[in-house]
Amino acid sequence: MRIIAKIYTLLFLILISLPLVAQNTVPETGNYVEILPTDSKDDIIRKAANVIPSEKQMAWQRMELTAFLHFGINTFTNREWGEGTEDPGLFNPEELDAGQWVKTCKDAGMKLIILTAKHHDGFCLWQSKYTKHSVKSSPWKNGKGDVVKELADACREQGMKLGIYLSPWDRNSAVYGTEEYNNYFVNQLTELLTNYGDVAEVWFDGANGEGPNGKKQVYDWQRYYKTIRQLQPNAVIAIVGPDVRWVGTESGYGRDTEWSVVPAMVQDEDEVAARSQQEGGTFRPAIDAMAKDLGSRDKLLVAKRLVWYPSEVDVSIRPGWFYHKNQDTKVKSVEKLLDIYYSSVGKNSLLLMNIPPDKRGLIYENDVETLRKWRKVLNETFEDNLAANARIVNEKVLSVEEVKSLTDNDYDTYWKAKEEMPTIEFRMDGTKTFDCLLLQEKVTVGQRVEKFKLEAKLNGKWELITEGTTIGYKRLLRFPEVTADTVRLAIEQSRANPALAEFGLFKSASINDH
Ligand code: FUL
Repeated sequence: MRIIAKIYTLLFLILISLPLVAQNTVPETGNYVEILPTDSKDDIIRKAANVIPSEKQMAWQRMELTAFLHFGINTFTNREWGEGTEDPGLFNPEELDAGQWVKTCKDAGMKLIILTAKHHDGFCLWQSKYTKHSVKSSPWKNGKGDVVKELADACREQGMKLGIYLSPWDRNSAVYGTEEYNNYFVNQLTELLTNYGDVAEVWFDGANGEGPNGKKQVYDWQRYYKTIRQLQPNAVIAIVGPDVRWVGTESGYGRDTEWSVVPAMVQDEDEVAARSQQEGGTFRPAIDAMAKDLGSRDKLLVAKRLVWYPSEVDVSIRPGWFYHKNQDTKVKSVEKLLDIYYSSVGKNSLLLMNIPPDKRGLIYENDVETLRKWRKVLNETFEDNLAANARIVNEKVLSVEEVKSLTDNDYDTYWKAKEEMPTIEFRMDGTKTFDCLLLQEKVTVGQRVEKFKLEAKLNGKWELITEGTTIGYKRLLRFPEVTADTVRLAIEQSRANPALAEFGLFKSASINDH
């Protein structure tokens, strides 16, 4: 009896102490973590290594390539920024074919299309109940057309995701600059997020100019975010938003060292509390998106909070965001677009490429042809991983099964190293010629690698082929052609034991054969 009583007492004590333990434990993983004043340097690095993407951030990252369609009244006035006074009568894309837009993007490997439902000029591409400054007042389809609907339908038919760009800056709305405008904006968001099926990304730019009455607007971001979370819980909110950050340039080139875990300034304690209570949260990390270094150890050590805030690279296939006839010959070359691919997707970012439809309502022939060739070169380059049948020299580091998971082109299977700085030696099934290295970290474990190098055994001696800092979701490095049968990858610095999903060696396809 006495023993049973003792066991009960012990169980009781364990039970009542559980909440205390839970309260004192800092969550090991999640898409943000608070840094406590008592945290040591090692604690902070460990916390950084365990911040992981939310589910929607992960799904977003895995798309890799997405398209932007800048289309609207500017397409007809040959401008980049309209003033809000344009005559809706000018909007008449007589051959508009959203199916052609989607097919062009799909053939190019893009997984989502973001349409400028409203740009700064305030002209709406859908049948909004809240303004006449829209397709309703245009001759296109006798005022009955709806571009958002046509795109949403075409996306659904062809298995493409839909994204919405809704400019908060509105140079047409008479109520801009007053609280009423926030209602107007939320009403428009509600229309767009209710009437067109699933929306996977909402894209807000930060422009905050003056409205028609000379007033500036105080945007009610929290209300906008709340509306989106309620209506489309799976959508990421990008740029001026909590889920996706702007890489900092519009050139198509990301950073060599690109951390998805970055320190965010603590702006407002209420926001923090609100976020902790809500899955996914609605607070927008305050960062300097254009800074050269966002997430190095130096930055982490002075941080108050670390967040998973991955980078998106937006760039236009042409000089302008909108279509201009005189830019038909200025479509970026296949070579340039390849360079952009390696410098965005290949640098731990997602590429958002703008392809503006023309006045007919079609993507222009030059753009279609360039994208087709670009995709063909990419497909041919990455179809054959030359390391696919490699054996591992040191099986203590990596088993036969684990090495397969690294070269199976399946992001879901991965290898978690038993040490912080492993070196893996691969012996390939024969001599191979390659000029590109692919590495992918399994970021649902954490982004950890800070420094790595690839060497090849040439004439019996190890020679450096290429080296880098961060890997993240995907890292691609190009180098002059190498012919070898044995290579080794050394992780030279890491924040914790790294988890790698993919390792690949490829030979670039030639651009000229396409
Ligand atoms: C910017 C806008 O001002 C440009 O017109 C364009 O839409 C770009 C993607 O975002 O902030």
